[in-house]
Parts: sequence; C-alpha cells; structure tokens
Amino acid sequence: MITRRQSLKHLLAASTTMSLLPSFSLAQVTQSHYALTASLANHQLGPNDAPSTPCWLYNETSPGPLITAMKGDNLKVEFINHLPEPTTIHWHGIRIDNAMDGVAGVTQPPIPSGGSFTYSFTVKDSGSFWYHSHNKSWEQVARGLYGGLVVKDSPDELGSDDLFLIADDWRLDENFAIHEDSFGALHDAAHAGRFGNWLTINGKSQPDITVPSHRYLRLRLCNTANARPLHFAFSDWQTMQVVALDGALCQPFEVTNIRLAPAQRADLLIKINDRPLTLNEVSHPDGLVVARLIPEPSLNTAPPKVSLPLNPQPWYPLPQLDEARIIPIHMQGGAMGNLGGAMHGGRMHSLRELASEQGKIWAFNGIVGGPHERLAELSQGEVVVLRIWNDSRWEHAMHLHGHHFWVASREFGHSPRAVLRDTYLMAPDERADLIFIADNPGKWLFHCHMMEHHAAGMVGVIEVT
Ligand SMILES: [Cu+2]
Repeated sequence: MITRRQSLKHLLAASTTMSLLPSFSLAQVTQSHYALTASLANHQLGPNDAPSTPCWLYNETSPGPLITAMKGDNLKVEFINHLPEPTTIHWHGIRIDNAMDGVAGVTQPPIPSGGSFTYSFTVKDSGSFWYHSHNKSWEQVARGLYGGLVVKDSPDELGSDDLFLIADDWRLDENFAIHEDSFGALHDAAHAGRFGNWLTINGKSQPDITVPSHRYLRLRLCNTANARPLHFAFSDWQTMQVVALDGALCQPFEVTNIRLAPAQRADLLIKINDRPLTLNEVSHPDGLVVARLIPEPSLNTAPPKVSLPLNPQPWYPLPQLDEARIIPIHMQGGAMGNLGGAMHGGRMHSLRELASEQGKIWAFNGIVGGPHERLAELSQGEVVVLRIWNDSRWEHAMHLHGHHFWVASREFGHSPRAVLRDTYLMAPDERADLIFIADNPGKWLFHCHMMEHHAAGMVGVIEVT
C-alpha cells in the first residue's frame, strides 16, 4: 500500500517536473515506491493559446513523473492500465531481473486495459535512465508514454544544479493533435522512421529553465523521440564535459555539441556564468532553440554539489576477448537497400511481398526479425561480441536489453572512443562490435530503437541461460 505521504510526494514530484521549476528538491528524499497510471489526458505541448494535445500519459503528466531511487534500493512501481489497449513498462538501461523488463509477449503478457501489474526490482547501478511503454511502442511512446528515472549514488543528486531534461519530437497536426493517420506508415519504416515536427523539453516548447549562476550545472539529456536523432549545442558552441553515457559514468571528455539517438542519454557538465544560454538543435537548417537556461543568483546560495567525477570506475571493465563468442549480425533492408527478400514465418518472401503484405522491410542475417526470432543462445558468464554490420542506407540506434556493452564508438568524431552504453547509433555501412558479459539470465531483446524499424523487423532475442 502506498501511504498518503508518499502519494503526496508523487504529486509534488510530478508537478515539479511539469512546471520546470528549477528544483527537484522533493525528489531528493529517496522514494522506492511509486504508483503509475497510464491514461488518456490532455497536455499543453504548444504555446498557451494553442489547443491542448490529447495524449496517452503516465499520471496525466508529460513526461511521466521523474522516478528516483538510491543505488541498491528495491524499486516498486504499482502500475494500472487505464488505456484503451494493453501495455507494459520497460525500464530502459536498467540491468534488471528479466521478469521485470516489461517487454510485452517476451518477458510478460501485455497488461490488459483495466489491468494492473507491480514492477519490483533492485537498481544496482546509479545513473540516468528512462521508462516507456514496450507494447506497440511505435504508437504508445509517440502518444506520450515515457518518463525519466534517476538512480542516485548520493541523496545530494538532482536539484537546481542537476536537471533531467527529456527531449521529444512529436508529430502534430495543425490542431496540435497527434498525427494518427501516419501511425504504422510503411514509408517511415522504410526510411528514417517517424520524424516529428514539434520539439519539447520536459513536455514544453522552448521552456525557460532557471539555474544557479556561477556554477557547474549537470544536465541529464535524454532523447525519447521515436526515431529522430537530436543534435544539441549551446549558444556560442560553449564547451561542456560529457560525464556519463546511457547512465554509466565515463572518463569525462570535452565536446561543443552532442548528438543523441532515440533512447540515448548523456550527462553533461556545463559552466553557467551570469548570461542566459540557449540550448539549440543544430541539425535543423536554421538551428532551433530548444530551451533557455536563465541564471538566477538567488539559487547559488547553497554549497555547490555538482563536480567533475574524477577517474570513475566503469560498471565492469572491457573484457578479455580471447574466448569470446562472436555473433555476426548482418543488418539489411529499408529503402534504397540491397535486401531482395528474406525469410519470414519459415519461408522466403520477396521484399516487395514482405513490405506490401506484412509491413516488414528489415532483416538480421536474412531473416525478418521478431520478438521470437532468436539471434543467439548464450551461457551465463560468456563474453560475447555482437559483430554488427549496418549494411543499409540508414542510421540505426541498436539497443540491447538487460546489459550494457562496450563499443569503440564513432559517435564523437573520427577517432573511436571506448564507451559503455546500452544504445549505439550506427552510421550507414558502419561495422561495430558490441562487447558484453552475458551475466544476466533471461530472454533479452536486441533491436533498433527507431521504433518503426523495430516494428518492421529490426528485432531479435538473445537468450542467456
Ligand atoms: Cu533502425
């Protein structure tokens, strides 16, 4: 049972998230017990004089309430589904018990309309994570079913100088309603996925965010778009330190811009002086203001809490590869690709047939993927290399459930950088090794997080026993 005091905390935490007040101070009290309800609710995505948008939301807020826990806590979330269709919740990036991973049809049956489910799991890693629907996610996430999740090392984390910013790319019509006719469009699945036309930060368009002046600010940026990679830079290309990727602390490095694929997170440290800074999306031809950071001297009276993590220890070191299991994954398909046909349902189909009759257009190793297509069976403790070749004309954000992997990332300029992450953005024709220790038993999805690609065949299961 949830006590009245805890319920109040949820409400307050939710309203703090919504209004983008500078402080998450209420969330500093560790909460390990939450209640989430998914339902239809309106949200003001547009300007104040625009119509509000009918969405599907957690606790009627966009994003859903920021969930926090302390590292090592047992996090319990009592979930009720008031949507008109089944759903589940996936806890993205958490190295979780398989039964709690929230993948409909793989780790649990979908939770029916009117049904409920209690998620309960230990959070063993601190960092910036998120949660989202994992049933028809190409539609349910696009309607608003996601929120942030922070696992803290210290109660000091989060506050006026440590903010979780969720960026989303909504596809709205001229009445600010979600564009429903294009859900499931084959054109999106065959190209870059469903791109939107309305960018929000924590559910608001171009918000002003008050921050302490003359301080380092920790920004936890998260891209929850269906498919669009977002490319961020501050005004005057101000430098920032990347201190964590996909939740995991990394050796800090300096950048002037950062591109985040769908589902990726980056924790950034940036120095705030006394001038406002704009956060811009720079892949837009004219640049697009995403948010403004407004320094407020009255907020820097408390001692600073944010500092550069020196020499952070990775969750686990890059493993020895002498006896690694190598799993080749040849990814083909999409528009302008070289996939002529693929196996689906036990027989060969032409790509034309797959696309027009099944809405499938992507394959791993010549087989259209699905939640029951097994890519590998691994023994617990094995060192594994997913040897991926993106043999297509499109980028893909490859996500492995239940594990973080090491990758020589080419996401930060020409020279590769060894990073531990849960989602890797692969360029067309790129080859990459995703290296991990298969230490978490269960059936784990491996898929493209561009949700239309996932729905059209870029998905398989890796089973660890
Ligand atoms: Cu993809």
